[in-house]
Amino acid sequence: MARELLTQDELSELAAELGAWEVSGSELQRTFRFGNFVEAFGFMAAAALVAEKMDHHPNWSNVYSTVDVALNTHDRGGVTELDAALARAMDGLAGAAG
Ligand code: H2B
Repeated sequence: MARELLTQDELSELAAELGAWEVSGSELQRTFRFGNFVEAFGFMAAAALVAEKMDHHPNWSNVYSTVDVALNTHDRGGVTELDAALARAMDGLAGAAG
């Protein structure tokens, strides 16, 4: 089930797959770095549409060209397949940048 917490083994596999993300016990974390504020905000706008469609939303903050993202499933208090899916989607949107 997408909303079930991932096991330690599944988290380890995910960490190997998502090289740029740090997998902590209860969060997936990544810092995206762009060329400027417009690129960073464009990424956030695109990611927001994906998140809304998934009904799964990031915890994030933006300072100029940098976007700090922490993903977890609030309803479960940890990382689920929904977070993995959103992380993959964000990586796709960031492309070579980030
Ligand atoms: N986003 C995240 N990251 N975790 C959740 O548990 C969550 C969410 N729950 N977005 C959704 C909204 C829930 O509150 C609604 C009612 O479906």
